[in-house]
Parts: sequence; structure tokens; C-alpha cells
Amino acid sequence: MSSSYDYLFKVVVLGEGAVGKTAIVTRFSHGFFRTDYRTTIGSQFAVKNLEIATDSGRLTVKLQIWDVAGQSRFQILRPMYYRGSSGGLLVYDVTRRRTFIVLDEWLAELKKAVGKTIPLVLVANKTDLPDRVVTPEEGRAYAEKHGMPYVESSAKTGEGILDVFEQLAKILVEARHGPG
Ligand code: G3D
Ligand code: MG
Repeated sequence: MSSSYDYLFKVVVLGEGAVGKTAIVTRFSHGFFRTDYRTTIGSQFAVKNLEIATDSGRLTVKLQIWDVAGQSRFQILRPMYYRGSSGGLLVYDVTRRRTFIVLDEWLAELKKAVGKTIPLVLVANKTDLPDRVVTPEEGRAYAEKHGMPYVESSAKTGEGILDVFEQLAKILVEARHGPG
């Protein structure tokens, strides 16, 4: 396993409890998924290298992915994990409208902790389920309003999962280089 990389980013995974944050990260990181002592206070991280194609050739991006518990009882601790992150995933469950409605609250919590707006990918998860209530149009409109890429995923089937992380790596590299 190669440990060399061109970029290293800390990223966070945000969203209500049970939207599929842990399932998405686990599905992506067939490498290793480390559960450390912080699990007891609702957090774990995974590390994974990703190859992306850019104008200047192929780049290896190493992601240190922090999966932070969404339950309200962890609210006081979450900001500590957000600090120093370069970007993240904003996840909701397409079968539960509440998880979509509260996205603004997640953005506010993140911005307050990091002190600025950081690149995020909006992830509409659980698209394999028949009882979808949040439409692709609504998701896309929200993403567009906030300048985020929009990706539909199913952690259950694996559909869209690689795309989620490739989009994230891409916007992180772009943000590092600045416009142009
Ligand atoms: P969280 O980390 O955001 O709290 P989890 O969410 O990853 O723990 O997932 C919550 C539940 O949703 C789990 O069910 C998980 O299997 C399920 N889930 C996650 N992603 C998907 C998906 O894309 N499709 C479907 N159908 N289910 C998904 P359980 O029953 O294990 O609690
Ligand atoms: Mg979880």
C-alpha cells in the first residue's frame, strides 16, 4: 500500500442521526475504518487515498474522514472535530424530509466552528428506498444555492459513493489552488 500523496485533507461528515453517514464512510473506505477511543464520545475516522484526474494530470488525494455522531447529545463536542477541516459531506436521507429541512442548521454549526465557509458536497442518501419524499429537484436547488456539487447515493447498493468522494476531492484541490 502506497503512503505517498499529493494532498492531505481533513474532512467531516455532517447530517442528522441515521441519514447514513457511517454507512457511506464504511462503504467507501474498504481500506481501514478505525474506531478509536473517541467512539465513546461519538466520533471515529477513516483514512483513504483517492486518485483524481485534473488538468495537470493525476493526483493522489489522501482524505482523513471524520464521522461525527449526529445525535443532539453530541452537539457540544462536535465543534472540536470540525476544527481544522478543509471540507466535508452534508448528508440527508431522501426518505425523511426533516433531515433535509435541518441542513441549514448543520451549515451554521460548521461555519461557527471552522470560522469560515468550507467546500462541501451535498449527499442525497438512501436513493434505493421506494418511499422517497425529497425530490432530486429540491436537492439540486439547495446545492446550487450554496454552490455545492450534488450527488445521489445509496450506501446500501454502493451507487454514487465513489462519485461523492471524487467530487469532494476535486473541490478540495480546486479550493487549495484558488480560482484559475
Ligand atoms: P448515521 O451514521 O448517519 O447515524 P448510519 O447513519 O450509517 O448508522 O445508518 C443508519 C441506518 O440507515 C442503518 O440502518 C443503515 O444501514 C441505514 N442506511 C444507511 N445508508 C443507507 C442507504 O443508502 N440505503 C438504505 N436502505 N439504508 C441505509 P440500521 O437498520 O442498521 O440501523
Ligand atoms: Mg454514524
